[in-house]
Amino acid sequence: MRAMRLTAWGREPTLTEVERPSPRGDEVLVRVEAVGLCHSDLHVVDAAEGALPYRLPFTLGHEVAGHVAALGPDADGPPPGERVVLYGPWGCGHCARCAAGRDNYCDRRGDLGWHGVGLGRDGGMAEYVLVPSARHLVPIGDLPADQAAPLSDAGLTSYHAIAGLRHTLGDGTNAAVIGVGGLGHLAVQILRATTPSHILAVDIREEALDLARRSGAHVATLLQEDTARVLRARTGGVGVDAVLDFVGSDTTLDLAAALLRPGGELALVGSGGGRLTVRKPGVLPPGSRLSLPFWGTRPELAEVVALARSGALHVETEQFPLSSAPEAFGRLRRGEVRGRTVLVPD
Ligand code: FEH
Ligand code: ZN
Ligand code: ZN
Repeated sequence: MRAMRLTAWGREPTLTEVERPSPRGDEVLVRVEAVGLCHSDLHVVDAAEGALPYRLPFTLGHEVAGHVAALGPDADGPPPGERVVLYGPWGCGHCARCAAGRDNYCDRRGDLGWHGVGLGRDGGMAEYVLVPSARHLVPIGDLPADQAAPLSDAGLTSYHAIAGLRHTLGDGTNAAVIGVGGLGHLAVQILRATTPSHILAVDIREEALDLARRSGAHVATLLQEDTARVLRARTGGVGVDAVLDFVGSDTTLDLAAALLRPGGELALVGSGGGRLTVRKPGVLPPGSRLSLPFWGTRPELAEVVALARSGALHVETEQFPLSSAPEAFGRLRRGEVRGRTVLVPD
């Protein structure tokens, strides 16, 4: 089968022919119908040797939807043909966190040598992917694969970040979403579907602001010198109750601090490498709370899928055949994609 594999650090991944895996024990073989492309894939590809604990070579792709192709002899999972999305942050499978479906915060993460499917383990940028346990599979019913795959990372990461600050988002509150790309546009939709909050979206591209409005943002504005003043004015001067920063640059973190209301919450989701000095007194208002959410839990993925199946979520996607994966990587790297890039095995 063909697979988009990372074979050397500092070198672009390549489409290569590998043997189709066969499930053993508890494993489940899934036929891939769609796999999302994420900025984290670029971070992995660009990583210097030794920066990540992953062993090469492996197949990329950590946002995967498809259907069960075969079950290992001990697998207790959906029958062949069942359409599923993969819960991706595979942990050790034995600690209390993993037992609770919170593999994203596995206690043994530091010993594993991977972050999950397509992140140090063979992923879904291929015709088939081997899943270590059926517990990582969430049924999707008749959800189209290009809609389902992004739920497992872009959707789940946004949902988990919102879950951590939902307590601040009651009636009369404001939430700022900085960065309206693959994650941000779903965050806007999840906020609209699950909170009464007034949503203020910020991005540097007009087409992203259009996407924000289509996703349900009440306000969408370009990131400029006076953005903090403009948006604070939309809150009656008190500031926003929560900020979700999907960029994570110095600029966006400074904006987040300037927007926050006393007692507000900042979720730093984007891996832009920006810095924010936390001290008292400092740029963050009294009572601020900061979170650095990572991916999400398996129960939350089932909730995201249920939201999507209810019609509350629509993923803006740009599809490419798997054979054009190198072009898709280039488009993502140049910031030329709208919404989420999805590869479809051809
Ligand atoms: C994966 C691995 C490491 C950092 C961040 C990520 C995210 O893309 C997962 O949502
Ligand atoms: Zn990702
Ligand atoms: Zn674990």
